[in-house]
Amino acid sequence: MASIGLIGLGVMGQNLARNIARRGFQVAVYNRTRAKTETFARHHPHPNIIPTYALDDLVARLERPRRLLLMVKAGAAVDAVIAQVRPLLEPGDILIDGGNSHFADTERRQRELAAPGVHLLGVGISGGEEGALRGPSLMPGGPEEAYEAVAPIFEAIAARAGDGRPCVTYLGPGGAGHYVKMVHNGIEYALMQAIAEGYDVLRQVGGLAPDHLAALFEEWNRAELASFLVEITAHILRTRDPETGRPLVDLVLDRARQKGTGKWTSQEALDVGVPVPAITSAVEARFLSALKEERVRAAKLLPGPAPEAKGGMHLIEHVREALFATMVVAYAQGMALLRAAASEHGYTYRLADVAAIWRAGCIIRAALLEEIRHAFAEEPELPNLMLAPFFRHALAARQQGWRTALTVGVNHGVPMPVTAASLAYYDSYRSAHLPANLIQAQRDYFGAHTYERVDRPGTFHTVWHPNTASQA
Ligand code: NBP
Repeated sequence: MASIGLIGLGVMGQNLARNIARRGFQVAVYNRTRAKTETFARHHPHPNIIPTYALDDLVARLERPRRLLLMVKAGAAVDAVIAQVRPLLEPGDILIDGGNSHFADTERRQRELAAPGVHLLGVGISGGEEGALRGPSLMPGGPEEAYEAVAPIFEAIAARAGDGRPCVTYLGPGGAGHYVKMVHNGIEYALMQAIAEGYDVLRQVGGLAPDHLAALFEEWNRAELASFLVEITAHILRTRDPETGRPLVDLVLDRARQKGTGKWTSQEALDVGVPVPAITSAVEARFLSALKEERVRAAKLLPGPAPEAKGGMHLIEHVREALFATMVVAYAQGMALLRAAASEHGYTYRLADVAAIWRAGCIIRAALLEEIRHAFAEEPELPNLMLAPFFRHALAARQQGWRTALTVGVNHGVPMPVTAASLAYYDSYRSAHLPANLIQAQRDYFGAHTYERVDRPGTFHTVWHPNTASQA
């Protein structure tokens, strides 16, 4: 009998099945399109992989309680597969949705499966193809007893952090797992855009060629910026197009696509009322990049300073500091959203554990995450990561470079939206006084929305101008 079943042999499903099999668990696999299962079984024969060609056969081969991992496209496909397998399952059986489902969909499906007594775990899986095969970061949420039943398999297949701990932990009920994965992806958007902005200003103003930039990112990856995304950026910048010999990055069309998890993070942050401007700016930067034809036209019509390559070691240092600070802010905003979501949605994860399971396997893995884990372990109620001693000092030490890099971008007309949004967040957060007094006065002026005063308690309304009593 198989320990687990797997439906959906896309890239992720195939690699996870191989990972599970290599760790000594029997896995029965099924895919809607039969040919894909046949090809998979032919290319990756393994005594622990059992190909099946009918859902009832797949289910019949599973140990009880049945554990069934769905690795199908998020959205309607998940509902379709659940509808097909539900009649074949018994109370206590466990469905595991390992795709990028929206957490609210996961919670709806959990309610729908409550009557037949089938558990649904929503599990965020990060690490792409390679991670799925060698060890992803797993973010599971849902009924805890169901998690206990899958924990041995998950702990065996997950990536291991430097301290040997598997990058998986139970994150809480409902859609907690998919929520954490959503925020992970939001942070991922911000980090990617921050790196792209550093690359851009160094290229356009610093005059650095891709080979030089590759060497720089390699060097940065050996110190405080060490992270998967910085590492792959160095590889990308080194890669040449075999046909033309040119840096391949120069031949890639500058139109970034997205699958929606970054946008969900921003939408959810707006709903919960948590500022995540680094993440939202990154989502919007992709929207702006998609306006390629408009941009090409506007480039001829809207003037601005033409970036001129000046070179200089100072700029490199400033950009390095700006990138580090922006990355810290991206994590800080993601963590602040996770903190608010815990009370909003009843999730039970500890932020230190979330940081711990992101240390390896996932796309946002970075040396910084050990410091983030440490910060929340030391002070679980820390309201914002930027306040932790390590990060407070780190930001203070780099803020001049951060400001200078951004100023260079502004002065040369190189857009750096995530760097700018992150610095504005830092400056807003550290401001004991913001101009919200004027906002309140404006609201009271046109809408009689009232205001509070700094010198005495109570609620006040003023007729600010004799001709304009309330125009609400
Ligand atoms: P895809 O997201 O491309 O999904 C392909 C699989 O879904 C195939 O097995 C396909 O079967 C199946 N499927 C579809 Br589409 N509609 C179906 C339906 N109505 N009934 C049954 N099966 C259906 O694959 P993926 O890239 O491996 O991703 C799987 C999940 O993991 C997604 O939610 C994705 O967002 C998430 N994820 C992906 C990555 C990554 O790097 N790719 C990373 C992290 C998470 P077929 O062969 O018959 O068409």
